[in-house]
Amino acid sequence: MTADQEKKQAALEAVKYIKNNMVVGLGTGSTAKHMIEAVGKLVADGMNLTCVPSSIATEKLAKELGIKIVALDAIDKIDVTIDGADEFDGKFQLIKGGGGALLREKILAWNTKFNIIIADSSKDVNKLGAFKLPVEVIPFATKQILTYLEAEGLQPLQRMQGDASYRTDENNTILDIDISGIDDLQGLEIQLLKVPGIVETGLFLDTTSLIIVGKEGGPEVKE
Ligand code: ABF
Repeated sequence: MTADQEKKQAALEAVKYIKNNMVVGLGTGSTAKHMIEAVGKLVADGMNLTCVPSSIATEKLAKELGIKIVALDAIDKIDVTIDGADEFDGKFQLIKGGGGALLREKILAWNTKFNIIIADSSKDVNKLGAFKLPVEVIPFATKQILTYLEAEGLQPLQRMQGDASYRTDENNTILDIDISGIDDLQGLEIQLLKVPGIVETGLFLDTTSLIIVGKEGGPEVKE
């Protein structure tokens, strides 16, 4: 199976958790795209859904598919959010944000009763960190934060003009940092979020309810 086939398989399994009249959070990325297309079919077949997008790109795709979109502040709680990830480990800790949508994705996840992550098998890792951790930063503070992160040995790289998600939907910058040598991810999260100007990190440490991985022979559902 190709990675894209695994992504689609996981997405189709995940949408089985969507029931009529639910409020659904829509993730961002190529895996989430398969899910959104499947949600479009549910809506076309008559399911009543209210959906909250995690990015401008997702909002655009959803609207093209006839999916009813509302802003997060128009609802009380999201029933199910389905989203992708860049890496996940055995403790359901994730790295997200490769696509630059980590802030709104993390806000959706926080405001969701049941978070489902969908992924191809390459995202399943023993230890997070082969994928650099995205950190969203206010442009005003970027240079000082780069200096701080370099001093901490995190080898920050700023996404530059021309890079995907050079600017986030909130018009912030993203620094990608090397956390491969770090075991205490909770401690890292606390350390980073204390830095004025760091808005959010792509560490999702305790928000995930279910992970569905596309695999040869059928999707693996991790609970
Ligand atoms: C998104 O899914 C991001 O958080 C993450 O970077 C991305 C994974 O990308 P893809 O599904 O295209 O592999 O939610």
